Order: sequence, then C-alpha cells, then structure tokens
Amino acid sequence: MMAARTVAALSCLVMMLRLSEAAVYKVGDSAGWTTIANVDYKQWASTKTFHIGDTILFEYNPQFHNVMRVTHPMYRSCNNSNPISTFTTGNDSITLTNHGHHFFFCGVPGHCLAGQKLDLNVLRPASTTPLSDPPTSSSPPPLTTNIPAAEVPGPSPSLAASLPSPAMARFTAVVALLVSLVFANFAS
Ligand SMILES: *[C@@H]1O[C@H](CO)[C@@H](O)[C@H](O)[C@H]1NC(C)=O
Ligand SMILES: *[C@@H]1O[C@H](CO)[C@@H](O)[C@H](O)[C@H]1NC(C)=O
Ligand SMILES: [Cu+2]
Repeated sequence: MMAARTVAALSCLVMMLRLSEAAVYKVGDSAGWTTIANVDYKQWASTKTFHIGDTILFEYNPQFHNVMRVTHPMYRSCNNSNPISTFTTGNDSITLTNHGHHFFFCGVPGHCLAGQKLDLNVLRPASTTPLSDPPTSSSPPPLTTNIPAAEVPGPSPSLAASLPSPAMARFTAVVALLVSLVFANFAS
C-alpha cells in the first residue's frame, strides 16, 4: 500500500518534470501559417502555455507568406517596414529564449491586416519560492532574521545559487524514476 502510494507520488513528480521540458508548437496546428483558413492565431496562442526553451514552428508556402518578428507597435499597426527578423523558408523553427510577449506577422502586404498575426506570451521562469513564508501573524518578525545580506562576506546566504538548475531537475527526474521502479518491483 505504502509502496504503491509512493510510486504514484513519484510518477506524478516524474510527469511534472517531463512536462517542464521544452515543447514544440506548430503555429495554427494543422492549418499552419496561412490566411485562407481564417485561423484566429490569438485564440490559438491563448490555448497554449509557452515556456522559455519551447519552440514554435511556422509551416507555410514560402511563395505566398513569410514570418516577421516585430515590436508591439509594429504588430499593432501591421507595419512591416523594419522587422526585428524575417523568416522565409516555409518551415521556420523559432526557439523562445526570453519571457514576455513575442509578436509575429506575415510581412506580405495585407496578410497581417487579414489576421495573419501572432502574439504569444512566454511565461517567466517558475518563481523561486522562498523556503519560509513571512509570518502571517501581526507580531513583528524577530530581529535575528534581519541579516543585512550586503554586508555578509564570503558566499552569499541567498538560496538562489542552490536552487535546482535544469540539469539538476533532469537528474532528480532520473533518480525519481529509478526509485519508483524499485518500489514498483517491491509492490508487485
Ligand atoms: C512604420 O515604422 C517605421 C519605423 O519602424 C516608421 O518610420 C514608419 O513611419 C511606420 N509607418 C507607418 C505607416 O506607421
Ligand atoms: C520542418 O522542420 C521540422 C524540424 O524543424 C521537421 O521535423 C519537419 O519535417 C519539417 N517539415 C517540412 C514540411 O519540411
Ligand atoms: Cu502571408
């Protein structure tokens, strides 16, 4: 019983870590990047959760379309005069390397106005949750916790350095998987 529950918990953990790995999203799904299917790309983007490291794939006929990455004002006005970057292969993979909004449209005249435009929001990396929340009681926090970090010499007391890196997360996932396999053997 205990083992089965542990396995379930660890499997959950492994799943969560898997989900945190990079994903590839084909823009517009089967319709791709086009004007003829009347795809609502804003709606398409709103059904996804984009993370740093994910890839978006624009698939289209390069005779008729392209992909321009643009600023927000250019996106709003469909102004294609000065894109940040332009992609023209018809099979363009773009890896999302920073958080915040990313604006794209097709630079062929009229296509952006016809709705061939994409605004997607990449989430911030998971916030580094403090190990202990501030006390919710009305009493003032004890003075002893008030260490002025800037004046402490040597290694910073900040936990940031020891927070799990992606490599560490993968390592943890592998360990969790192995442990769950061992437990599964015990349980059966
Ligand atoms: C388009 O943007 C450029 C600068 O990137 C600007 O000079 C130009 O006036 C804009 N065109 C329109 C029609 O807004
Ligand atoms: C587009 O590129 C991806 C890799 O980025 C590849 O898997 C896929 O087969 C390509 N599709 C076409 C139609 O070339
Ligand atoms: Cu187009």
